[in-house]
Amino acid sequence: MSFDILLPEAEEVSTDSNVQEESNPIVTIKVIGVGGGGVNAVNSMIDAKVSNVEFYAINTDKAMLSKSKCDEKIQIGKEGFGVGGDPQKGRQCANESIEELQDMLSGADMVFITTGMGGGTGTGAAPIIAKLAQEQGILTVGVVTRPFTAEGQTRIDNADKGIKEIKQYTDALIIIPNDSAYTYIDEKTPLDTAFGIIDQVLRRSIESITDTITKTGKHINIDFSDVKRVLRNSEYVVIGLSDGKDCKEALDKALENVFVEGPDIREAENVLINVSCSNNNPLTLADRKLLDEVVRKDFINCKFSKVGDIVSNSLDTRVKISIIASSTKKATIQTELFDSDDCEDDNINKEEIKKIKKESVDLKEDTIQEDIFSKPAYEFWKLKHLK
Ligand SMILES: Nc1nc2c(ncn2[C@@H]2O[C@H](COP(=O)(O)OP(=O)(O)OP(=O)(O)O)[C@@H](O)[C@H]2O)c(=O)[nH]1
Ligand SMILES: [Mg+2]
Repeated sequence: MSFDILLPEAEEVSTDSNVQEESNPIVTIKVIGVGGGGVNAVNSMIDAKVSNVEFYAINTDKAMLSKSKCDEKIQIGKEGFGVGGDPQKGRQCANESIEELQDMLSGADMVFITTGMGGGTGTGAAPIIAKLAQEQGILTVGVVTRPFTAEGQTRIDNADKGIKEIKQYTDALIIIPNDSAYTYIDEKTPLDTAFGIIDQVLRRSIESITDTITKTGKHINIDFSDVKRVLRNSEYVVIGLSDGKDCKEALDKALENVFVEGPDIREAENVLINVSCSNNNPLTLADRKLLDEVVRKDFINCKFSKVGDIVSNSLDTRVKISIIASSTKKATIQTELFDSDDCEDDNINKEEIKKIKKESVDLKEDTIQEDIFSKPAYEFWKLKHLK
């Protein structure tokens, strides 16, 4: 089953052998799926032929692990069954397999730890794996999901705790709320389909970063040190992905097409924009000017930015853009986003928007707020898509 989300899957077209796409696999990147959801997400990345990375599957559940498409599988804990939704048991199983996990991480420059938060194995074990990675000095990125609201409060609460825990041990944490799938589906959709959509969001979030590192730029190259600079010790990371018929359309859509939790992407201090296009539709000087202007004018807090471009002949005439944006500071909240007068969509409950707007202002004023993992973009989106 395939979905057209975020970006249409690029169609393969015949490529001119003189204009090869270049890749730079010098950096060792490991993508580690933890627990049932994490391992499924990695399976879908293997199916989609995500390149220049090594995949690892980790689970307490031996039967589930045997079905994984990953070459490298690690069963944590001795029993070989799942841990029945108990994060404490998941943690314990990871602790029983510390040496194997350390060996698995060894030699990586960067790791992505991906898991569905809310169950037992991923919620308990992923923070421990992140801690081990940081101890080895590896750039550590968590890519995790929050459960569907429909999965119930226990899973939501477990996920909250797991997210707080893993955040301590990651340089960057990307959080995808499963409810964001409601953009494409309704509640009558089979669960497999819903999770398939989330697997794609996970894959594309990771791929946007790995492609940026491993594919060599045509004119300006964004390399591992740039990505490290943006992700290292970040308070939050937001990723915008899109494609379009030209650079402007792709950029406009990427600025709005944010499926991860966090503030408005334009609030970020660090911005990497990667433009992919084919030699049939190359980047122009006007495109570069546009990109530079958007960074200068729209990203009002910007301290570091880089715009790179890579050749991707499979795109033919389309232009694809990924924006990786981060801040080392907790988010302030862009209340304009909630300006109900600007809101053209009648389905949005304007009273609710006003309420969130007020809460956002209260949050902004509350300087001692401990956990301001603010979700204005997501909350706004939720009103729009969840009835
Ligand atoms: N993206 C994605 N998420 C999933 C999938 N299956 C489950 N999830 C999510 O992941 C959360 C955790 O579920 P599991 O991954 O099954 O749990 P686990 O980490 O294996 O933990 P235990 O089974 O309790 O040992 C769920 O609450 C779902 O939100 C999947 O196939 N893909
Ligand atoms: Mg499981």
